[in-house]
Amino acid sequence: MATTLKSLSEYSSKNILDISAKKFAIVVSEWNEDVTEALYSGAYQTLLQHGAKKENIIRKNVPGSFELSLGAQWCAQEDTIDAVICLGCVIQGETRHFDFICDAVAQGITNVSLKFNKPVIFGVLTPNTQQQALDRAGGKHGNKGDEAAITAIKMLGF
Ligand code: DLZ
Repeated sequence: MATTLKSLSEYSSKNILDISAKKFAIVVSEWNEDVTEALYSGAYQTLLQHGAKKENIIRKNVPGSFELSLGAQWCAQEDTIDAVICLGCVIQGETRHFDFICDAVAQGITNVSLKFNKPVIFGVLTPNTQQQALDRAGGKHGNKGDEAAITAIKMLGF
């Protein structure tokens, strides 16, 4: 079915789940940190704008996107955490490293979500260039960190 949905950044806070008592973990990859810090800022601010409390948002860093899955698992296994948001940026290089990391983190995050039966959001950019990444981390294509946070909220309201 065709859809006009291109972005979740404009999601309205009206008529959505009350998340004031929900607890979020945001797992942030340190690789390409200029991009991932912008993604984090977007996700964090979006959660606050939609009613989350500062004390209910915890942040954990991991060295690279490959480690997001395990970081997410350590967070998701905590009963008090309602949703986990994973943020990373893997930039296409000249070797197949890109493919291995992207495949592993996509599968790993999916596995954690299904294993712990809670939203674990894939907020990982996979651009060809750093400029494409910056365009999606607060640039001309919005902020995919915002969208990852919105996705978590929507899934909690499923
Ligand atoms: C090694 C590596 C490379 C080449 N590129 C990226 C990248 O673009 N983005 C990213 O998040 N991480 C990268 N890494 C690091 C891996 O994710 C991982 O941290 C290492 O392979 C160690 O497991």
